[in-house]
Amino acid sequence: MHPVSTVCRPVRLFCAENGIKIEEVTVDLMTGAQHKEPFASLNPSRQVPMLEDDDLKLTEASAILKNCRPILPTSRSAPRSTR
Ligand SMILES: N[C@@H](CCC(=O)N[C@@H](CS)C(=O)NCC(=O)O)C(=O)O
Repeated sequence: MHPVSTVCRPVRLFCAENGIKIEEVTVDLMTGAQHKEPFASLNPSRQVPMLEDDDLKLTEASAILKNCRPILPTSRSAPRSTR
């Protein structure tokens, strides 16, 4: 994750709002850390956010949010339907 990333922001807000404890690792986009090891091998798209949960690796913010949704079916920040 990176604090200035607008794509990371919904993930960070969702976790904060719902009390999901995550170990947040900052990948410093300003110094190009996304293109360096160890991150480059973890995520070949070399973008943040990325979720690593045991053998599960998700590299899209939308996929990360959807993965969290079943845990919190009543969450306000991740509606079940957009209708
Ligand atoms: N499709 C990705 C896009 C992620 C994305 O654009 N991340 C940007 C930061 S907001 C990034 O990591 N940029 C670094 C780079 O492209 O070098 C998602 O939705 O999660």
